[in-house]
Amino acid sequence: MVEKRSTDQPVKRPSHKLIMVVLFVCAVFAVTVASVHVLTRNPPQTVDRCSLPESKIGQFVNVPSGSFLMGAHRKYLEESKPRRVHVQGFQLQIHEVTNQQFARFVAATGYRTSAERNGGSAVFSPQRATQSGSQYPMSWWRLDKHATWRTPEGKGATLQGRGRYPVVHVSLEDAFAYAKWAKARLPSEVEWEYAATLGLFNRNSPDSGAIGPNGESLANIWDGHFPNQNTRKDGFLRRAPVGCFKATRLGTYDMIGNVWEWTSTTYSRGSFTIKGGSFLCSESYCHRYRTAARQGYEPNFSSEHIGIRIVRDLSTKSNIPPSRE
Ligand SMILES: [Ca+2]
Repeated sequence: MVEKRSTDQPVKRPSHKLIMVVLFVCAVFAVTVASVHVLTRNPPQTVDRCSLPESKIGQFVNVPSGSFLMGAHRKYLEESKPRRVHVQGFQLQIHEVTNQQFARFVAATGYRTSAERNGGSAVFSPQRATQSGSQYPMSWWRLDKHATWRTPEGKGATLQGRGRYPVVHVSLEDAFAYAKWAKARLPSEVEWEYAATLGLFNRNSPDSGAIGPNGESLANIWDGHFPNQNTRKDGFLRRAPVGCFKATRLGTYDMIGNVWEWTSTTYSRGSFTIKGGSFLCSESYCHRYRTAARQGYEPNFSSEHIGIRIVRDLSTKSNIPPSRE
């Protein structure tokens, strides 16, 4: 006679410990996949505070003549000690040149950028450094032959939904070409630093362009330990649309952080100065979200953390309304 198993007989189940182990492994895998995805792509990020009205896009603000203390007590070797400098007034575009603005320039002229002509541009790739354990600065960059202003993260990337993001992968040559088309020019380093200093909420605090008195985020920088941890305290892992942060006292946006900005000033033989720091500047590594900070790059270099801001002379433009490209 075959013994029948009672339906009430308890079925042997996996132990509680085994279930916890499986759940833990799944969670680690999911977090790893999500992290790699976030770090390798740069999807459009919508933040409610990015409310710069369309009427402000392409506007300029008057920067009055005056003098200021340029430079800083050396944080880095490339920064000179403070000295008083007089600056003639000028007009400054209130935000970084956007993809939308640059697209109009390209549509009107057929211009091809250095990256498009020379075979790619530098893309931030933190997983390279994380995997290799390297702390060598260039280890988190890769030259991507598909990276251009149209495809910021390389093959498959698009500008869909990113018309208001700052244009990147633009060289100094590209920046000069855009400025000329826009009937403008690039700022000198002195002009840039003067305007950024006027905009600070506290000129006695070098970090006050990025961090408010209560620790609040005033710019898109790298929150956390660079390059393997980013808390996104400011809301953005990589670039942000222009105008997502509070306007400076001068009425400009993103002078500090988001992307570095080209100037027309020589940095050293064969290179030119960029200013403002970027979304990659952290307190732990690149403490360059300060008005006096400066770096130098060759005129044909481009990357995903350098963009453009343009200026106009007051003498010819001060009495007419700000124009839009
Ligand atoms: Ca950020």
